[in-house]
Amino acid sequence: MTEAIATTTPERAEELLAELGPDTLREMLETMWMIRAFEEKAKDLYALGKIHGTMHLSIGQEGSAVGTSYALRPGHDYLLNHHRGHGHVLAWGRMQNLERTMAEFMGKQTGFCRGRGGSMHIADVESNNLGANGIVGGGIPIAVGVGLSISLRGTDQVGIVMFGDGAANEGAFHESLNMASIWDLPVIYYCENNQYAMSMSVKRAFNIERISERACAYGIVGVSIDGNDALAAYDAVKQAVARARRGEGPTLIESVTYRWEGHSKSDRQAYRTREELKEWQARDPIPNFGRRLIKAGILTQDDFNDIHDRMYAAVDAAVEFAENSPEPDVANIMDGVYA
Ligand SMILES: Cc1ncc(C[n+]2csc(CCOP(=O)(O)OP(=O)(O)O)c2C)c(N)n1
Ligand SMILES: [Mg+2]
Repeated sequence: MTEAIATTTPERAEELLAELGPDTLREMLETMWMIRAFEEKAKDLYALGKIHGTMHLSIGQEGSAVGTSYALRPGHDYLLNHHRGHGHVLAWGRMQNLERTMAEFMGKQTGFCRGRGGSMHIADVESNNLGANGIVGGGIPIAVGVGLSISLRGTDQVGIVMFGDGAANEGAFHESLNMASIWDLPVIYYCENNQYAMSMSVKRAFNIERISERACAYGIVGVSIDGNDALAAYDAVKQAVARARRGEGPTLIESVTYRWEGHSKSDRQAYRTREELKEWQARDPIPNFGRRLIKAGILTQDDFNDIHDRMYAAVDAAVEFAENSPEPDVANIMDGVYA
């Protein structure tokens, strides 16, 4: 069984653009540029030794981060993130999250986790961002617990969990989807298929065409979407939210996309060709979205360029904020450590 990859049809795009309205659409574009500018800057700061540890960049995957977060209610719904989750943290709080995310990257006291989490472990429980996980697929079973909690409390919230194609081949994925399905839990399983798990291509790791096909094994809805189309991501999550609220349980969404950078900061990328990278770069989600807005008369090319410039400037200001922020005090090193 092969499921098609859904892109937004012109008719559906028209409906969605009308539903979202010009202000929100402009903000979505801003958020995408903010994420891109942030990650490019983070890469430079890492090279300068101003960010420590390792880092998993999601450049090329911004369509997912923005499309999903605008279909949810950050602060009301729940986010479980994964190691390649900078975009999700930023999109969850939009501009308000920029300074604290940069400060966290640079290990400063003003960061989301007071500099203790770094790039891979940003949580913000006040906004229901329950954090990322260094254990691949670690968020998937936690999302079952989130769904169960929502279900027992009887609220209209939903939980979304982000994970990669590699995580979809772990045992925890199968156990969790089965349990979420039998209990009809309001959880969205959002698989960012960026074509590789470290150096392992999805072509070698799966004997099926589309990861969403696995949904039928658990009796739930599965869809595959063009992850470089922010509107398609928005649409798929919106429909999954509606299903969850109707008590119809979880949805598995496969977002087909590509990471432009290496797996982490130590990847020579011998497993892929320059041509393959170029092909995907031609499908850049940001100009994709911009072209839609320009065509619909919502934006001019000058507006598009202006948003770009403003977001790069905002990221520079966030770096300045982080650089001027205090280092965590050694006297508080044991704060938040429990045994
Ligand atoms: C349980 C576990 N196994 C292995 C690793 C090492 N590891 C870190 S990231 C990664 C690849 C994950 O690939 P994918 O799920 O496709 O996410 P992506 O990095 O492509 O976004 C691996 C194997 C880990 N952190 N945790
Ligand atoms: Mg992957």
